[in-house]
Amino acid sequence: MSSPISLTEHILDQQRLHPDATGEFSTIMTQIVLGGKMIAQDLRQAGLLDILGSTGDVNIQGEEVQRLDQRANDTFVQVFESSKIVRTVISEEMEEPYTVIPAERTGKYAVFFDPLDGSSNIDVNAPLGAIFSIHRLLPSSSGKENSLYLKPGVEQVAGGYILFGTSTILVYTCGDGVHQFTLNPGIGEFLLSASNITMPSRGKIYSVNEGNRQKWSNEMRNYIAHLQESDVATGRPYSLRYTGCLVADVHRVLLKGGLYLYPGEVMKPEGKLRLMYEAAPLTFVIEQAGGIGSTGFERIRNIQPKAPHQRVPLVIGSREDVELAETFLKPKIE
Ligand code: AFP
Repeated sequence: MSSPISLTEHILDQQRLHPDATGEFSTIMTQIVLGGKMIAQDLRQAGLLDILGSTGDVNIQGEEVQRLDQRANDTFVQVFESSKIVRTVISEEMEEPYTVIPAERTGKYAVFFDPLDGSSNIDVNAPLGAIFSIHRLLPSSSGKENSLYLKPGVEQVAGGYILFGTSTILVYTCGDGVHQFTLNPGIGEFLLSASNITMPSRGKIYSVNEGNRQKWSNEMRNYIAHLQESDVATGRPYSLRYTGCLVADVHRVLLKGGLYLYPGEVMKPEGKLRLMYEAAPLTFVIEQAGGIGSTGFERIRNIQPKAPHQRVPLVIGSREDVELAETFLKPKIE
């Protein structure tokens, strides 16, 4: 039996492949891992500690902030603060980017994160996630202006997520394959549980909040109706699975194939999900595994963001499934 590889070893092995690496990137990854372990520990005891329920505040997204959302956000900010390697952190939970390192000092990276994805699952012991994405800054940039770190997904240095489910797993890519690590709570280490994951080119499951059907375009309704039709030759009808936690649904898609959709609505064409905290990092992972991330009209990785909290429709999953969805959703040229 081969000896287990810890995430720390894996990160250092990756660093050795880049002789010019300074170790800053590896340190950031290690900080994300530490934050993930601390949040996993909180979640394991959530029902026993006084940390459930709402803070009474509403975040920049207009959503009620849960105490665990706040705690997860503070945890990530604190780990980045402690070693002062990341220059700027930009969180779904914070209105403004947070400058960790003052402008006159160095710091090559910005980190985007969604500290706790799937907040409506907190009180019911259902899966939760955290999503991160690392971007390189220009050496001379102050790290304050949006234009310095608002880059298209194709320029991400790393992207990944932590899934707090029946076990805690971390999945990430640096553009060199997708690797999965499972937290061994006994030794407090994430250990490699799958490397170079490739996803099925087509699946049998779709994931969408179908309660929103009345708000969708006809094209979207037609596509979902197509998945629900019976056709043995194409493996339909597809099964529906939806957890309310994007990370959990996308992780299933990564392993089993199929697709996740959060489309735009007629009255809200931009949809719900955030480009920088959710769509772009998850697309990086899925595309490295052979899938596609799309809005239904254009590929997520090519979108030039205009604001940190920008929303986009999201259709993400197996290549053939997303390509078919695009043929339904793309506006027809008359
Ligand atoms: P919250 O973290 O605010 O609960 O949002 C979760 C999420 O961004 C994503 O994880 C889910 O797939 C999606 O929103 C659920 O949204 P609906 O409740 O509208 O289906």
